[in-house]
Amino acid sequence: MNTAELKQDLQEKGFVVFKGLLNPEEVQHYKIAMEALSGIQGSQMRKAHKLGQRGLDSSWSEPDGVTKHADFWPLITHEGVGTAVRHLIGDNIRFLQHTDLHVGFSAISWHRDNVNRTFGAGPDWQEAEEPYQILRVGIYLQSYAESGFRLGFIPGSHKPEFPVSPARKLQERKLQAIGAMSYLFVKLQEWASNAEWIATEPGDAIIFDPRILHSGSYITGPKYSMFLAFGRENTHFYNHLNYYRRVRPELNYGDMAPQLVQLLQSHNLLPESAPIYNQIQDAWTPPALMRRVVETGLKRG
Ligand SMILES: O=C(O)CCC(=O)C(=O)O
Ligand SMILES: [Fe+2]
Repeated sequence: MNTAELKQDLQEKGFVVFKGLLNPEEVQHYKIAMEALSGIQGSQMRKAHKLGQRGLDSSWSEPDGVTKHADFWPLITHEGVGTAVRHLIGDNIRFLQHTDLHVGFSAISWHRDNVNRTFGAGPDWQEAEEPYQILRVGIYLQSYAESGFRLGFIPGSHKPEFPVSPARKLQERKLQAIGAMSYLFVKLQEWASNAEWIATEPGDAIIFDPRILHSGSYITGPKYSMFLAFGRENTHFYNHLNYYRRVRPELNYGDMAPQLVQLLQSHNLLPESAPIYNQIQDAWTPPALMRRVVETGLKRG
C-alpha cells in the first residue's frame, strides 16, 4: 500500500497492518527479553480451559513497560516503526508515554485505549480545532498457529459522529454488554458480528487510532506483545499523556529515566512541551472494583 492508501485505511477503518516490521532476529531478541522480565517461558504458557479464564495459566503484563526497561528503548527509536508512523500522520511525531508489555496476556473485551471511552463524549471526539493525531503501535512476536491469537477491531468505531445515530448507540451498548460478560465466557467477544479479526505473525505490527473499539481473542498458546504510542503534539496529545501518567495511578506510570529523555531528544521524539494536569473532562476510569484487581496485578484496564 502507498502512503495515500495507508492514510485512507487509517481514516476509514481506524487501523493498518504492517507485516514483518521487526525482522526474525529482533523478534527473537525481544522474546528473550520479555521471558527474562516476566519469568515466564513459552513452554509454560499453557491453557487450563477453565470457564471464564482470561489469558493463560501464566500471564504477565506491565503498563509503561517499554519506557521502564532500557532493553525496549530501541523500539521507540526503531526506524521501521518510525517510518510507518510518519507515513500515517506526518513527519513531526513525538513519543507518547503510553506503552505496555504482555506475555501470555490477551486483552479479551471490547474496549478503547483513549481517554474518553464513551463514544462521542469528551475532547478526544472534538476535532474542529485540533485533529486527533495519536497512534498506538502493537507489535506481536508469536505466530497465529502457536497462539490462536487475533486482534479484533470494529472498523470505523474511532470516527466522531454528531449527533450519534441510534444505530451507533445500540452497537456501543451491545459491545459494552459483550465486553462485560467476558468474565463468564471468554469466546463471547467473537460474536461481535461486524468485527474484523487480524491474525498476527512474528514481527507484525498493527497501528491504530486509540479511539477504535478492539479486543484480543481467546488464546491457547504463547503470546508476546509490545505496545507503544506516538503522536503529533496538540491538546489531544497532552490529554493522553496526562491521562496515563496521572489520571490512572493504578497503572503505575512513572517519570521517564533521564537517559531515555536524552535518547528521545537526540531522535527528535521528545515532546516540546509537557503541560501537567490531572483533570480531563469525561476521562474514563475503571470502576473501583476493577481498580483493586488491577492493583493486585491480575488484570489491567
Ligand atoms: O491482547 C492484545 O494484544 C491487545 C492489547 C490491548 O488492547 C491493550 O493492551 O490495550
Ligand atoms: Fe487496547
